[in-house]
Amino acid sequence: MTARFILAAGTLVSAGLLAGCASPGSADSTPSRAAARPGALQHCETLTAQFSHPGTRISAAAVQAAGPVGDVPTGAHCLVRGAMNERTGAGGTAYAIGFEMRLPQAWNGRFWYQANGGIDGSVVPAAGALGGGPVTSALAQGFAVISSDAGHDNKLTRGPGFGLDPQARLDYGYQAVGMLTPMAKALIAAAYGRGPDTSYIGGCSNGGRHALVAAARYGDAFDGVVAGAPGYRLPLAAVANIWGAQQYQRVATDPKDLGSAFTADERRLVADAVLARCDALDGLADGMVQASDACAKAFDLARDVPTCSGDRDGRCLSAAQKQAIGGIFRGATTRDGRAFYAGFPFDAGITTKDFAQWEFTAPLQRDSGAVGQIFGTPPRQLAGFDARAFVLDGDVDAMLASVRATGGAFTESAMQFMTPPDDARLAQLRQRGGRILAYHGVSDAIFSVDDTEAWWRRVQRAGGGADVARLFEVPGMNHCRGGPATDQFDAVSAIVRWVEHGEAPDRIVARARAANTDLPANWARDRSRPLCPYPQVARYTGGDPERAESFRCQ
Ligand SMILES: [Ca+2]
Repeated sequence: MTARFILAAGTLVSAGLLAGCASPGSADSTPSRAAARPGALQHCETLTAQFSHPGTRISAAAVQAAGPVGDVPTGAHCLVRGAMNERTGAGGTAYAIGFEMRLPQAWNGRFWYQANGGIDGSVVPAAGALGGGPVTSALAQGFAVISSDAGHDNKLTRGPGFGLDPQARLDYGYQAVGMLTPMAKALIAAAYGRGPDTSYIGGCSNGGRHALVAAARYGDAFDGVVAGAPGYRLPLAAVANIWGAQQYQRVATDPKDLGSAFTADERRLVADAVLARCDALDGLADGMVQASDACAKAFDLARDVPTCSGDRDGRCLSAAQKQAIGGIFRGATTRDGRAFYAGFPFDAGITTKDFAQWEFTAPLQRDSGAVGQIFGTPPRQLAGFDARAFVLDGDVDAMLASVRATGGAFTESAMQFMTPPDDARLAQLRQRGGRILAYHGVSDAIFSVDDTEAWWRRVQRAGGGADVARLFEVPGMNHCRGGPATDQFDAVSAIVRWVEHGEAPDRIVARARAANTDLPANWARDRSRPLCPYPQVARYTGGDPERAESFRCQ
């Protein structure tokens, strides 16, 4: 113990000096935990019979040979499958919190809770990959990783139909994480002979929401939190996206295609106008707007994009389009003009299929069920539910009221079960010395980077500042990945270095992916850029324009 203490103290001094030069307002970078110690797997197949935990059934446990998991080469590990709290719920549907855990034979002493996206509902492989295209995964690095369906099986519930079951809503919101985390730590202790030295939770989108909810509700259980594109006000974001669909509908030339309101050519036109105003603000015209806050002041849709004098031809926007699109980017409002979610920045990534999918397709195919069945109280029955009419003709103010309502067996509103309570206070996490690394694509069309900035500012005001939470914005990146962006980075290693070695992330090097079809033709396929802790931005300082070394966070 003595030797490790001295080592930790030495790390503290050197990291503190470095932080003094480079990080914004960070007081010091004390490691909150000693580095995790490796261990070896002791039990696998026998866990089926020998592991006992309240409400838990292990259905299978078997060694998996080394090979790719989630496209990342991974060592041999024990794959454990099981379920918690099996029950019969609303409508006679079978419910359980289904999970899998992957326990490496060569364990690094750490636990990773993989928080998943969308509406959950299936047990995706427990790999713990983060960043747009995984360069690595927590599992490949030796973490014991859990993944779950968060309390319902989409095949049995017809997707959002689980919203008709009050307990399934709560499990999806936060209780699955609360039930699974102590079980997973106990299973690790049974498999390795001791529990994890350090524990982490991470995910993107709804997974980023799970991560911020865990930071607020279960801060005593985690040392590090990685929140990608955190949809931490997901019910409001879903209603806002429906509101946006109604604005697009007013200027759509084809009533069956919301995308006709803002065509690919027109989105290219606007992106080019944004780049003309904002690209060089960071010192280099390279197709990336690093100075996004400055861009919000510099770009004016009404002024900088031509207004059509005749028919729309892809080289102008009509006055009605400017009003509708400008309103959507300023942010959704109630009938009497009150903002209820964040606005969205104009950025270079609005040209992509991902942007179009979230703006024009998701309101009808995703947000309809999210608000209709999962978030609204009372929920709409699936039988006879007309998603198109609900979205395009629905009363947005009534939807807002429904996500804040309780009733009957639905004792918590969606805003209660989905959002992190008192999200900036983080009392238990702060007491434990936990850290939060958030990242968000500036061209994310469904969860706004501006909303994540607002959360980050609240955390700073609540005290502790950059020693508690850092936000890394990814210019051009769409929802969790893609877009004209360097969307591939290793957030797993960054959070471990911060928690266990006191190396607060002052920059994270991100790379483009050759497989990303959104990359402009004139970019190096392996372009790299530093991601900078907000509000710093990556400014060009000279040298190879394709390399991260030519940029400084300031
Ligand atoms: Ca630039």
